[in-house]
Amino acid sequence: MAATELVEGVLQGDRRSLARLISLIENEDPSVGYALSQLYRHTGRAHIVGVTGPPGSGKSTLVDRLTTEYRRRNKTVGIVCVDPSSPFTGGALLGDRIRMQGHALDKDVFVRSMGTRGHLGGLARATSDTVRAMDAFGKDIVVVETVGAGQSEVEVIDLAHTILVIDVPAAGDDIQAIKAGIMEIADIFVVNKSDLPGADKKAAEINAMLDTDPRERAWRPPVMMTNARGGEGIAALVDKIVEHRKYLEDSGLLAQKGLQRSRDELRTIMSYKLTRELMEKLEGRPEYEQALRKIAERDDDPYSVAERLIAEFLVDYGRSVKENGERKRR
Ligand SMILES: Nc1nc2c(ncn2[C@@H]2O[C@H](COP(=O)(O)OP(=O)(O)OP(=O)(O)O)[C@@H](O)[C@H]2O)c(=O)[nH]1
Ligand SMILES: [Mg+2]
Repeated sequence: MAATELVEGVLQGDRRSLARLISLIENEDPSVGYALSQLYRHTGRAHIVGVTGPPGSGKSTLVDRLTTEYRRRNKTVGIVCVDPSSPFTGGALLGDRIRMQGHALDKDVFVRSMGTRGHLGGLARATSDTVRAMDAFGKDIVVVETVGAGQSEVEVIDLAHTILVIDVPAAGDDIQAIKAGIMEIADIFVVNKSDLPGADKKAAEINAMLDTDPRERAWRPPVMMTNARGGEGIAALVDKIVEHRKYLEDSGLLAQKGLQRSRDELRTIMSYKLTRELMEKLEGRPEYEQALRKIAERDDDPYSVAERLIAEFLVDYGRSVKENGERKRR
């Protein structure tokens, strides 16, 4: 089934349509682009919450608890678990599935796991499209969980309005420390496993680090303590997430971020489309192969050739877009 046929279902809150659309997104099905353009106007309502931190810090357990608390507050929840190191996708991350089982029968919770299919840029794209699909579907909150080990995860979580960075007490734990680049993106710090010794010390360390931050800022990331396994500190954390959202709205930052995101996204889409369509048109064509040979033989130079090919392409492209538009209107 093509993605376009799923749009109505997604907008009407049909879970199967949403699940199928996400599979098509993961498979980079060509029909996805048009479906997403149809859904776009119905997005922008969800509060997107990113959860990142070292492996085993309790992210999934925490997300599960957050979900319970949001449901108690009558909010619907979408969850995307992203694991850049896993080749599995489509809900195949067994651990996450088991941990989220408490919500398996709740039709107002939708869980999806995603792993890498090839390049990481593709994962960031697929995650962002999946979040968007859940937003259009009508989820109030969309949580994106990803292991926080490097730059790649920052890219994946970039779309969140509110980012939680999870840390754990160091004592007796072989969990790796969170990296500097990850600390900087935190809107809220969470010291999870507060039932273990050293939690207060860890919170004090994070606060001390925040004290040395020279940036003037209206929102100083608070440091919250949770025991996700025992379900402690969860309501206070949700209160903070709500408070951060309100801060973003009141300060105008939400609108500002939205504009920046539109700018980045449009640029990405345009350069992707232009490059792909240009190359599709050129590759394998005799004139193109001949131009390549001429460049190699120093009979022509790549600068002039690029300029010529782009100019020709743009004229053709303009014509075909216009014709397509006319066809659609008929
Ligand atoms: N003592 C204690 N253990 C916890 C707490 N939260 C989670 N755990 C345990 O920590 C382990 C890892 O929890 P997960 O929720 O899978 O951690 P994660 O960060 O999602 O792990 P990955 O997705 O593999 O990176 C599990 O055995 C949990 O039961 C907590 O607050 N206290
Ligand atoms: Mg997990």
